[in-house]
Amino acid sequence: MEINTHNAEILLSAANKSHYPQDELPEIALAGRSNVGKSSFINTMLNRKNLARTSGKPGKTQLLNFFNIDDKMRFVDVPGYGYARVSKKEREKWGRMIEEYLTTRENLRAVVSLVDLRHDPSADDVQMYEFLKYYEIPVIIVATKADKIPRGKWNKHESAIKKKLNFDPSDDFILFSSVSKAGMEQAWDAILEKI
Ligand SMILES: Nc1nc2c(ncn2[C@@H]2O[C@H](COP(=O)(O)OP(=O)(O)OP(=O)(O)O)[C@@H](O)[C@H]2O)c(=O)[nH]1
Ligand SMILES: [Mg+2]
Repeated sequence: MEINTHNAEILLSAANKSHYPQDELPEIALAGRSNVGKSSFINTMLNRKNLARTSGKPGKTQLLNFFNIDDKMRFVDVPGYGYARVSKKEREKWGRMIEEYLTTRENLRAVVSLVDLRHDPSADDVQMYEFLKYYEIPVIIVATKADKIPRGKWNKHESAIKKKLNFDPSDDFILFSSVSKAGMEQAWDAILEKI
């Protein structure tokens, strides 16, 4: 499929099903810990500076944000998990919103699950991966912030992440950086293969 990635815009933000776009366009959702770089990933992939709002403040993205890409597909920016400074109630609301989207959305083709290349995946990262595997949702693991690790150590970090996740080798694993744009082409290849 030919997609003009420059032709992208925020379409809408949704708290639940009744707000989702009603058509058949394929969707790729971004999941990951708060501050891992989901919004930056979207901006990098679309060659935009701040289409998906990023910030040093975790917990910035509160709703499901749908981005239209050339009227052919969408990115769905999902609020990050693992942000300590939210109440139990908010966490539950978050959980219901994500679960509803991930388990019922027919447009969903794959989840790009972001982890930080520098660190071992958190318990939440592992749980998200297990959740996606359980529901048989295709997953692309993107290990981001690769620019913060010297290339000579990428392999070692990749192995540690795979081990902790109990990574299924039939899934995609991509080393990525929103700063250097490393892995961008690979990420597009993996996404286009899924839609
Ligand atoms: N060095 C480096 N910094 C990055 C990279 N990706 C994101 N960041 C920085 O990490 C911080 C968080 O990035 P966001 O893209 O806002 O993270 P997010 O996952 O969308 O966060 P929430 O919306 O809070 O869930 C920002 O300061 C980014 O500039 C990367 O690949 N390399
Ligand atoms: Mg964000």
